[in-house]
Amino acid sequence: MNNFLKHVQQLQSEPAVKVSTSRTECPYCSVQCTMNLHEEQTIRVSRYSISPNKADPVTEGRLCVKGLQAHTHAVDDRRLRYPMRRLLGRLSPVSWDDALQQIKERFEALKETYGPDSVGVYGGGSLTNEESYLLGKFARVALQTRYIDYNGRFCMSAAAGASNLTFGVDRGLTNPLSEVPLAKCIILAGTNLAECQPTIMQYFRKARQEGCKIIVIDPRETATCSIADLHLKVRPGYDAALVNGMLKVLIEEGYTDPEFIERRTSGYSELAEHISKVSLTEVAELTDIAPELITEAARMYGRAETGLVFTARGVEQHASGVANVRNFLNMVLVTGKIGKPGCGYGAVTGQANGQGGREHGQKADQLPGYRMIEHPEHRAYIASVWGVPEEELPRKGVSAYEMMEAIDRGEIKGLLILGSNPVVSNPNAQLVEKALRKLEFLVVIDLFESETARLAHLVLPGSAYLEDEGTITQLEGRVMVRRAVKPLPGKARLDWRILCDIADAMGKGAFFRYRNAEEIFNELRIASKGGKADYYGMTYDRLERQHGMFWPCPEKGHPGTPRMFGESFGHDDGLARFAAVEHQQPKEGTSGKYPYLLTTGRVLQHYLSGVQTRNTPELNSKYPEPMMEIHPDTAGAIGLVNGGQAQVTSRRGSIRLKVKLSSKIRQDTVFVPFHWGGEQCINRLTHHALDPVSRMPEFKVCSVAILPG
Ligand SMILES: Nc1nc2c(c(=O)[nH]1)N[C@H]1C(S)=C(S)[C@@H](COP(=O)(O)OP(=O)(O)OC[C@H]3O[C@@H](n4cnc5c(=O)[nH]c(N)nc54)[C@H](O)[C@@H]3O)O[C@H]1N2
Ligand SMILES: Nc1nc2c(c(=O)[nH]1)N[C@H]1C(S)=C(S)[C@@H](COP(=O)(O)OP(=O)(O)OC[C@H]3O[C@@H](n4cnc5c(=O)[nH]c(N)nc54)[C@H](O)[C@@H]3O)O[C@H]1N2
Ligand code: SF4
Ligand SMILES: [Mo]
Repeated sequence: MNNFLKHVQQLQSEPAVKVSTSRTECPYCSVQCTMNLHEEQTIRVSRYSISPNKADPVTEGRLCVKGLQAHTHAVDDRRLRYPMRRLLGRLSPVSWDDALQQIKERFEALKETYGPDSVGVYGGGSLTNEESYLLGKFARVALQTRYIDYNGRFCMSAAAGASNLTFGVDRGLTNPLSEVPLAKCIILAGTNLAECQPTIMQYFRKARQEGCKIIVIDPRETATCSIADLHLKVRPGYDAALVNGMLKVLIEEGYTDPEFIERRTSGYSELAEHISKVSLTEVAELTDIAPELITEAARMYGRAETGLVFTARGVEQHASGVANVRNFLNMVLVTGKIGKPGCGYGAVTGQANGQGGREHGQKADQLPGYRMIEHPEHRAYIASVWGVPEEELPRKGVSAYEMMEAIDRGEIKGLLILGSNPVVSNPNAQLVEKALRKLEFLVVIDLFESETARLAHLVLPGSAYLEDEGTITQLEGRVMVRRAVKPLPGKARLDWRILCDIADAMGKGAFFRYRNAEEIFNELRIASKGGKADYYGMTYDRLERQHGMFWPCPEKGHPGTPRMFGESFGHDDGLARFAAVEHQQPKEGTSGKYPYLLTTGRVLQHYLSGVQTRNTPELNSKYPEPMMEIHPDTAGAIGLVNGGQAQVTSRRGSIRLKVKLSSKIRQDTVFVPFHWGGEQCINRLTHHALDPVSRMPEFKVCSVAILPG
């Protein structure tokens, strides 16, 4: 060991013979901080490091711990380097020709025996716009299956559903971040910016310095509460009830904007009628927040001249996620706080390309540019762009978790997964693992042998962000070009190239001839033209010259649209629509047997299913295993101690977790991060109840029993 360490030290101290620096973007969250990657080559090894890009107009050079280590997993020796096929239970290397031939044979055999819908596709929000677009086209044109969906179903679907229903279009932030300091009141509901989008905290701090009041709504006192003037420690699952209480105060105390309501909205009288029946005392009981605090929060927002409301997964990942968000949008609309500087709404997008990834056709019911697959004119337009008869385009499929159920029922028999780790990230993960094991042919394209790749019949080595060129649409709706700065390792291929190669093997290559990502983008521009997410006026050249552009951008000379809804909303009549929201109970209440509420989410050091960050020693060492946050009084009553073990059980599964005492969490609630698989996977316990509109699962609340373990 000593010799080994000496050897490493020697390599590290060898003088560099060549030093190069290139500009890249973080592969993790939706802020898309840009950074410099430095490579020092010595005679024997390459050393990498990252430094901030001070010229980044959005982040001004700020990077979080994940960004500072973003290159580590991408240059790791454990990256997949060649295709691997499962033979006698073990994965062994094969050539690309063999791998592609195998896919052709197996998928074609399934399609022939069981029909084209027996093969499905599952994508992700870290793919570029070009790859998201291509994956949708690949499913519909190369495989001709209706079954395609992606992990954004678990992420942005509830906010998207609400924005579509209320505003008629879904763009995460209606205003650019530069307008945050113009707001005089900001509501942060179910969003933990300090750990999940740390580099934009500065905008909120600046707002506060300018006199803005900040309200945080979260069952935990998170790091984000450091900027809060008021923290509402809501009971998980009761946001819609809370907002009904706030709406009551806003309406009854006259904080509404009647002129805006009259001119720009419809459905107000139904909302007012509904709110007149709401009892603040009842709301206080449901939410466990005192009526005085509810009133104070409503007045803070109502009185402020300008205001922004942000929601994230805390509000959205519920079986009532769409209704929850719609109620927050009701607040925005009754006060007329939208479409002006410092006035608007933001669904804080999660993944690097969580925004673009939901616009161009990875979703079960969607075609590029936010077109709908069941809409006759939309079908006809996209069929013409793709050069296929409209009748040959499949119809809509089902959502991500419902695909897992269809696999379990034996309806889907083959699956291709690109950029997701569903056995860790789906709710009710044990069913998902059981289902995936039933597949006759599972192909996974990944960077590592993820928990899901371990179940695959064929694993293909895809591309990491440093190798892959393409555009990403970050949380503001700003489309940015990311250039490739490193060659692929071993025999790995670009993700989009792999899709084209499979299409080619299956005899559909004529529809997938691209020399580079820019050519795919140019097709996407045409496919999105006239759609709600219109990229037609953007080119790589324009995007690079001005640190990205905001969609919609319908014409070549169009400047893009940093702020939405100044004049009209996205519905045909131009009006925004109110919705009377009845509070719904979480699907699983507490009971004698399961007396505590479990909520799940993130910690600073890890990212999603953890495959990248668990493979980054500098991050993993800081947070090596999942911990259950629990209030000391609750822990005391159960007999748990800090650092000890607990057995946590829901109606679906049971796992052992390390205990972390925290007086910052509600006494009836425990919090567990979801970045681990196998025996440490909290999704073995979470509830698969789905929202009726968005099909978002209820990740944020289920009931559990806890015992010393
Ligand atoms: N470090 C890190 N950053 C990330 C990610 C990551 O994995 N790690 N993932 C990225 C992605 S894809 C996403 S989607 C975003 C997610 O970003 P966030 O949505 O901010 O993150 P979460 O931790 O899932 O949930 C936010 C908060 O919701 C609270 N919460 C739980 N239940 C409720 C409830 O019923 N009501 C309310 N009001 N709050 C509730 C939790 O206590 C938590 O603090 O982060 C992105 N950034
Ligand atoms: N309990 C609970 N569960 C949740 C959530 C929660 O809050 N609570 N949040 C949900 C949310 S918001 C999300 S977004 C999902 C995400 O969950 P997943 O979809 O599982 O997301 P990732 O961990 O990003 O999975 C990405 C996989 O693709 C690989 N990968 C990353 N980048 C690339 C690439 O460019 N190319 C290729 N080929 N592979 C790549 C990684 O190595 C990894 O194996 O989890 C959801 N699940
Ligand atoms: S804030 Fe997000 S994009 Fe920026 S460095 Fe951190 S993880 Fe990366
Ligand atoms: Mo997400």
